[in-house]
Amino acid sequence: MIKNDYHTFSTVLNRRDFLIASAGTIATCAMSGFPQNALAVEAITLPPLPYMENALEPVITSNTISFHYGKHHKGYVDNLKKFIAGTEYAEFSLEKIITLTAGLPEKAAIFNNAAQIWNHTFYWKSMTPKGGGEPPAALKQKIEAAFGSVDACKKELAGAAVAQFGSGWAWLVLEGDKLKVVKTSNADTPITAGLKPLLTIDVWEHAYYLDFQNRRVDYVNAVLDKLINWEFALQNIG
Ligand code: MN3
Repeated sequence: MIKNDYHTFSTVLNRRDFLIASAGTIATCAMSGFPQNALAVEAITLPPLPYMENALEPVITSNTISFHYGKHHKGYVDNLKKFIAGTEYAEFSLEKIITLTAGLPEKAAIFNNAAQIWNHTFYWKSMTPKGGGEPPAALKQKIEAAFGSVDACKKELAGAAVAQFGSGWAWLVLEGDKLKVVKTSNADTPITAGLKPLLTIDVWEHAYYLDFQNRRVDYVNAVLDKLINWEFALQNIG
């Protein structure tokens, strides 16, 4: 664990843009022997983007990423830290905060910000500059078993993304041993329903409006054709 964090930390140090990154903070805490709860609080930080802000161009511009990551994602982190300061949640991991507050109306502000942090971190990893194309063989086999073909799977994902009314997310998930497409509203995340997310597409307007305006369908299809990270999906199957 610590060895891994050191590795991530040194990678982060090589990227000045992302110097204040969660992995680095965790490694620092681990090295200096902070108590466990301080470690958990520090874990609620903005994780580094897995690529530069302009890496997804021309599909998603650096302008969109700078707002989406630098303002929206960061905003959820800042809000959650404010909301949990001095509460019992300050000692819990992000996943535990999400699980404990899901479905509780009086904890909606904590849940929404925590789930949005999780969803966005997962969304950035669901894309890669050289994405799209053919999934790796092991994943392709599972996709064909569940949907018939890769195209049919992409069509179902695009359909869910476009049909989501208002803000939300389209997901490729594993339910038991079977691949499935689901959509969630606002901050909702499949992890609270016992599903294992493999990929996601953010369909909040802030994800595409600067680049595609109202054409959500064009954004979704471009992500699926050019950016979707099948390797990440395969890793998530484990
Ligand atoms: Mn978003």
